[in-house]
Amino acid sequence: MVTKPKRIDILGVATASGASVRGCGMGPEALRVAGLLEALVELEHSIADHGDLRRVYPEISTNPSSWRLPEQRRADVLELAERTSNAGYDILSGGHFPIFIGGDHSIAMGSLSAVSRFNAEKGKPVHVLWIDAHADYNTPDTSPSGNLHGMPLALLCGEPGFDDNFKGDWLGKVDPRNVTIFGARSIDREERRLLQARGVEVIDMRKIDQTGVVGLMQPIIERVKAADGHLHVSFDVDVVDPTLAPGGGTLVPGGLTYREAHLIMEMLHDSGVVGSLDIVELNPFLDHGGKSATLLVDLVASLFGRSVIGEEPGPVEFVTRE
Ligand code: B3U
Ligand code: MN
Ligand code: MN
Repeated sequence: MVTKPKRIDILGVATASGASVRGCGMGPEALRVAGLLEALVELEHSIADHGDLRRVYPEISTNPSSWRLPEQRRADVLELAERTSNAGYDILSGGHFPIFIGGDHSIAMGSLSAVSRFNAEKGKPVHVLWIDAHADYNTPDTSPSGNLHGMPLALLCGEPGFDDNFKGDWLGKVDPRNVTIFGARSIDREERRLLQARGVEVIDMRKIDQTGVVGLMQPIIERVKAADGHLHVSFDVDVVDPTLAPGGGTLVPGGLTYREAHLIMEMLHDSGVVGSLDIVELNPFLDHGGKSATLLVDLVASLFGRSVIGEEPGPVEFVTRE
């Protein structure tokens, strides 16, 4: 299948405030150093890099058990979600494809807020493919850690338990029946109960072992096509096996192989239904010499059309840092 080159807008959200360990705030720059823009340009896409959203905080934590207090981290997450939502909405309104590069997975509050606002105006349903070792479907009541990167999907799906501090254009913006979690292998007990009650589709590693990526991805893609929907892909680096992608803060053994991860991206490319993308949780401080960053760039390239027998790349327009 030949798909037209796209105008792709990159938005970094440089934060680790949703995570338990620091470092993934450096993720956007590591992805650039690993050649994200160049890989997309080589595929004939034109690129605009909007740089990074970040929060400047003058106060230094004196809390020995946490790098920033939980309420400070929550304030960071919410402020960045609002800014991400507005910037993402502008990108989509310009007719461009946004790639949100994190940052921890809490940045999906802002990205999916933008995606759902934009598509609601068009009457287009939003489907979400959450490619992750975790389900990120905890609420403040069910979370064992209190870390917000374990909660964005629950918040977006309108789970109760988020108090007024969490108010914003993300609450309840995603229909849980349009969500598929792919690659899961670490789900908390109460979290699993919520997922089952809401009808969220969870494809765990066992299903992937037994059925294979192709048979599992096809119905997901078909469903989006049948609904004429917009598919948002939210890719957490920890879905890949830690031997291949060690640069994450909450690694779980038994993840996707190199070929499985690429095949998912290649199938998504061919489907033509993907309209927005998050790449999250890359922690360059924990990575081994850029191994995970490089893998992520290659996976993004597969999503945007890289193939061994592909056509020769042609001339490109290159737009940097607006
Ligand atoms: N479910 C656990 C662990 C976790 C979720 N997402 C990440 N880790 N990255 C939690 O803290 O909610
Ligand atoms: Mn995640
Ligand atoms: Mn994860």
